[in-house]
Amino acid sequence: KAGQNDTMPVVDSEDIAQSVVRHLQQSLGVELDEAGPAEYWEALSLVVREIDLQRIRATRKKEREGKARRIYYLSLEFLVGRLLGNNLHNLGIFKETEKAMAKLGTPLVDILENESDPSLGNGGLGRLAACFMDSMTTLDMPAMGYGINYRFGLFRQSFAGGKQVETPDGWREDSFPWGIERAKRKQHVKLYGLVREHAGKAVWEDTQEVLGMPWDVPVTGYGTGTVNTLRLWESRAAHGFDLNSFDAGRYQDSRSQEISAENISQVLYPNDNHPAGKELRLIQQYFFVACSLADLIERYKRENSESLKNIADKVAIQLNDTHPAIAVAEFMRVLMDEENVVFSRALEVTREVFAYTNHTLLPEALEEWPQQLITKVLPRHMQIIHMINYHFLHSEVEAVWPGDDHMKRRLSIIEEPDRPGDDQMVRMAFLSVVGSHKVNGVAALHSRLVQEKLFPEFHHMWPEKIINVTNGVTPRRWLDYCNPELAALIDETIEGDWRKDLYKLGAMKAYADDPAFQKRFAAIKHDNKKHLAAVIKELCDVDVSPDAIFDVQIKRLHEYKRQQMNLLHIMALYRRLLDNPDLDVPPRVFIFGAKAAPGYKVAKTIIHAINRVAERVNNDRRIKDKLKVVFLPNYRVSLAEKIIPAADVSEQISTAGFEASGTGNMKFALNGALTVGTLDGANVEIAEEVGDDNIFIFGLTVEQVSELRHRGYNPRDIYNRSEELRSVIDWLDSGDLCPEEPEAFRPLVEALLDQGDYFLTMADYQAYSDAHERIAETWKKPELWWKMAITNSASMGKFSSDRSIQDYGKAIWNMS
Ligand code: 26Q
Repeated sequence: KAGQNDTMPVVDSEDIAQSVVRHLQQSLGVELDEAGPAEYWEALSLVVREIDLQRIRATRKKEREGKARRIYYLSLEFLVGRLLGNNLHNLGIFKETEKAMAKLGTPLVDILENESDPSLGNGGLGRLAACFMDSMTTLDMPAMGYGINYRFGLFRQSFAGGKQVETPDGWREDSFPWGIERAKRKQHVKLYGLVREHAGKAVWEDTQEVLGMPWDVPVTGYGTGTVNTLRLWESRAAHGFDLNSFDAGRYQDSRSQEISAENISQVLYPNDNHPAGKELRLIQQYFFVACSLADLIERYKRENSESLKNIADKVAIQLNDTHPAIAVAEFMRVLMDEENVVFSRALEVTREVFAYTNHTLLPEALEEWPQQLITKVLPRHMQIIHMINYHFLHSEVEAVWPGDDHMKRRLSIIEEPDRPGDDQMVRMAFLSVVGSHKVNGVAALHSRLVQEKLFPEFHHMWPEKIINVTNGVTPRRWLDYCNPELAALIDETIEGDWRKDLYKLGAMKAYADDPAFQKRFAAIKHDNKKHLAAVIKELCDVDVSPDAIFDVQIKRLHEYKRQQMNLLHIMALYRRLLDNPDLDVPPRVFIFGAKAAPGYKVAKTIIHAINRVAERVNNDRRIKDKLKVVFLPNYRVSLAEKIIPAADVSEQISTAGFEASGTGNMKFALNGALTVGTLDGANVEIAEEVGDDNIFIFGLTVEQVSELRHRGYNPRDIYNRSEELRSVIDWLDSGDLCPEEPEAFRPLVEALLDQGDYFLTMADYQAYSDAHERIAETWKKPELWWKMAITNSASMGKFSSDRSIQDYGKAIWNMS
């Protein structure tokens, strides 16, 4: 296979089979004839882990000797996906392992299905962190990810009567051979307490202590010997029983302290693009930040000098959104209180080290914490935030807008309350901007809006600070691993290894018109659709035909992503078919996958409504299988890997100006799906790359959205004017789809009609419906369809996360 080189382990199927048997017997205590796919999965994982660990040691040794700056990626979420298959691919031993397992009598594909999907993230932001780890390693960068080893990741989703039901996902309960406890590197973290002055020095005392235990997960790269580390912290009680209080009265107390310490890493907050202002969340953030900074500072001291004054030469820290923003104050605290660096120098060093990535423009998603809460949990950090703010306002803002108190109030890290007596809020985004040397958005349009709309004053003060780094996805997982047939066809067709340089796919454009190539490309898609149809049958018990258009919307459920617009259109299609069952339209399957935050009422209502419409449509024989609707439960990385290679149409239909980038959009196009999308996020750049003829763009632009909002917009006018919209919304509201709870869909109808339709679903509906007409017309011309699909795949070079990471290296981490 292309890309195999001398850094690959020299192992053949015989070696692998032997090692698997050895681990079965000696690590797991299982005889060969007792082993099923689950035992094989564990044994094989241990084989790969052995290779990983050996390479981790070699990588660390090389890095200790090297002069390079280390990159630390701080993120509350890493959605890494299943690791065994991906590691086999990256290590270049997938094919040999297939042979080995065939010899042992259990197909590798069945073995891989036994891995539970580590659910350590919500959605795009967490998955991006995982793609970046893959790319940094593939590019041989000295990099480490820091996060939390949640006991319960994102909840498992099922449906009851069409409604979402959440259950805890104890993803590592059975076994997780990839994580290795590193007790030698444990850390102690302080919380609460108060600050006293001793001889002019601030001392943080009377604190409670928590222990942080690191779990290391190896990160393999493709075509390289480098293996990096993802270090995930688990909280533990710092002391066992406090023996002095081991009497009748205080026994309970000492126990309950222990439980609360361990609570910190128990569960991932299931909110996406909407912060939960909970004390435990703040403690989670600080806990993992404090552990990570202490750990990287220890490493710096081991490898360099005792003094931290040149630490910026060797350390770069990237903040994945504001979730780890308290790191700015913690780093300052260590420099000032533990290393005796003066404030002004400490701030300089901090700024050289830190950079911050913004992932959202949604006003309600910008994190703020009550000053009182920070003061209670982290009293010293609140003081330091005040010091940073004072310096920022009175020397830096003052220099640009002398005497302008209004501007100082606007830019203050600590927000003035709207009403006197209300709590003052700490703006974590402002703290991140002030504490960093670079701030980046995640797609060109988004970054422009960060400069112009979110942080215009910062952009004026520091015109070089806010930049763009467009997101990307790893072509290893999102093409090679999830779509091996297409990967093989590409290998046969073009020169060089696109896995390491995705721009090489451009050579495939020459074949977009070629009937023989089109035929093979289409056959692979058809095959992938057959596989997905089997998954749909198993999970939803619905029969779908691989000859239909597979139209897919998979992403978190959020009003701004507008699954409700997709639903309204499906309802309209159904009614059109009922009016005229002989309508000449291609058969279509609409496929959804989405989790809603458990507390997000309208999002849950949308899921319920889609499921109810699906049930009605799928059981109506009058429409002759021209329309099917399925909602796959428990959408997650491992399901995405099965859905994306089988998609014909990719729904990227957010209200312009709200989706920062999107990354699913890139994965779909890479696998030859055509996008129906708004000019939002990275869709804009995808359209640039594929050309306007190869994408279905529709709807209001960012400028038109704000213009319409300004003019004043009444969704009722559209409702009154459109017979089609009226009929489907009235149907939703009639109780017909949910007779046992006739008001069930009211919250959705109210959002659309009575509460101003904030996300402009009604305003964009007709353009969306027209775009789907164009899709149906294009499907009727297969040579045109497949030319477009091939062109899409061939044009995705820019959207490799390798390119993103190279951009970070040049523009932010000074890697030259
Ligand atoms: C914050 C505080 C408390 C609890 C939860 C949160 C929280 C958690 C997750 C806030 C936001 C998120 C996730 C945001 C996210 O996934 N954003 C997406 O990031 C992608 C990668 O850049 C983009 O492609 C998407 O456009 C963006 O929505």
